[in-house]
Amino acid sequence: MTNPLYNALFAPHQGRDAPFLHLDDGRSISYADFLARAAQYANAFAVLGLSPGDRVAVHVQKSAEALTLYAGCVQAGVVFLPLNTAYTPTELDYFIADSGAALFVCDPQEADALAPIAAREGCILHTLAGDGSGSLTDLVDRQPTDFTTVARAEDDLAALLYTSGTTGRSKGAMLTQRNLLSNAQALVGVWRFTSDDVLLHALPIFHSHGLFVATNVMLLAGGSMIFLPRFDPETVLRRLPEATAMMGVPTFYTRLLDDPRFTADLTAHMRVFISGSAPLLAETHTRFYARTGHHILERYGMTETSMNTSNPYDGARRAGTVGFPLPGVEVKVCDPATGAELPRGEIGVLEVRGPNVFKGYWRMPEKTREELREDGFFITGDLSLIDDQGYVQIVGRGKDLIISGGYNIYPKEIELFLDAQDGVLESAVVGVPCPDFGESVVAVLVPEPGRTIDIAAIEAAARRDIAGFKRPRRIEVVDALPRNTMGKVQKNQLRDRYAGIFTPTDG
Ligand code: MCA
Ligand code: AMP
Repeated sequence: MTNPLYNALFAPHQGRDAPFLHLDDGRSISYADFLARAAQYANAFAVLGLSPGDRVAVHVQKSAEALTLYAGCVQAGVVFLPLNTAYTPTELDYFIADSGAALFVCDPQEADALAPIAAREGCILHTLAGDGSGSLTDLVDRQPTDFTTVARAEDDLAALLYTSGTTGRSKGAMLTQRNLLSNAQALVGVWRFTSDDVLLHALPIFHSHGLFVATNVMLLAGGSMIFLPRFDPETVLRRLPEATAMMGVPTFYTRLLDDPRFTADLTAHMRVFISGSAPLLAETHTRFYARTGHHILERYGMTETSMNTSNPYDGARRAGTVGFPLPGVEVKVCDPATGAELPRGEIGVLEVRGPNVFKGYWRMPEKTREELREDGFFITGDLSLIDDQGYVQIVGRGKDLIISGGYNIYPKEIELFLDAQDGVLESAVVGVPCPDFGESVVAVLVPEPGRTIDIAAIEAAARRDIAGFKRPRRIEVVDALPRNTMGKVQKNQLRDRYAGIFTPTDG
């Protein structure tokens, strides 16, 4: 049956006894068992009445079952929609409504809070816990272990990944089978992954990095993964001797460097360390090389495009750059005002075209038109230059975006929340350098005339409504925000004012 993604990533492993996942408890799951379980999931989706193209929203802890659920979605031709485990019910409400999900799979602990939302949206609710128990797995257990793969075309949606937006409203990036497959193929090639590789996987699986860059690459290569529930330096140090490769956000690498047990001896056998999702400081690259003798391989991507560029496997991995376009991917640096391509060496907005570039934003044709040109180039919003040797450097952001520990936070979303709080006249949210997370969120509030702001009340409301990684780590109250003559808030001044407030002890 035609289903390019299933045929390339999963079908070749049918019946293979080789391990796919090495779990934290010492157990391994073979490819054969993984695929049999995926087929049970696909059968369960059919029993639930799901049709190809239906969205399956998933808000569950990282586990082998959760990854199998992804495989079952691909085989059943339904669209996988993973959601950050940190999202609160208030945030989830939007994703369920916007996506029109047919099935929502959540942790049993949150089922009561989410049931009214699912009922309102006419969406089936099932549960799956981190230990693999739940109403969904009860149903899955009763299904046969073979399933006739549903036909899908290259241009059909495989996944819907929400990415926050400058307006404060998240946008669903529609990723097709071709997008995901072409990127996995490019990455297996440039990073030389084979069935001998064992990837240390400590990333979350609700984002492109842990799900597609890591998992799809390993599936295509036929290697295995040490599949850890989260990044915990202790466990990573313990399991590293079994691995050949590791992928992570810069915070993973700075935290490992903070541990004296992370040495050249411990890493001597490793083939490659790959970094992305946020800028890797040149200083971290240098420190890592001095400690281990490995040059971290930095690459650059986005939810909308998967990976775009990578430093070379052979050849110089240059600190502070994200390397060259991947095979099949074109990049150009353009004038932000006119869109005209700029001469090499000049700074502008990076635009990207290729089979990796998404189909558009879910039910947002205007947003799609704003960011995806008719000729196929996607406007990344990242300020960059291409140097005289062709290396791409990301030098800043044309978009008001904070990246904290690899998670994106759009200030507008937090400002809208803060502005609605009692006693707040207005707010500005900025990202300030932080040794642990790269950047951390600072909120600057102006009180309504004659009012005092109750910071504890705001923090409590934030804990209820906003995912933890997005919450301001500092709240400052000022009389007025700095503005230019046009009345625009001067966020640069705020960033300068609060630079240095986060110290190495701020975790
Ligand atoms: C957790 N917390 C955070 C973050 N993570 N705060 C700010 N930024 C963060 N990234 C907060 C929690 O809300 C909690 O706060 C407290 O820290 C402890 O939570 P815990 O889960 O124990 O945190 P941690 O283990 O220290 O997590 C840090 C982490 C994690 C390991 C760096 O954030 C992580 O795994 N990041 C990876 C992100 C990622 O995969 N990004 C890929 C995006 P409180 O106590 O107040 O509740 S895909 C992408 O960007 C593109 C496609 C690309 O190029 O890859
Ligand atoms: P996301 O929306 O989570 O897909 O994040 C994509 C954004 O992360 C990009 O637009 C960049 O701003 C940033 N990003 C990803 N990788 C890198 C990198 N290696 N260096 C600098 N920024 C990066």
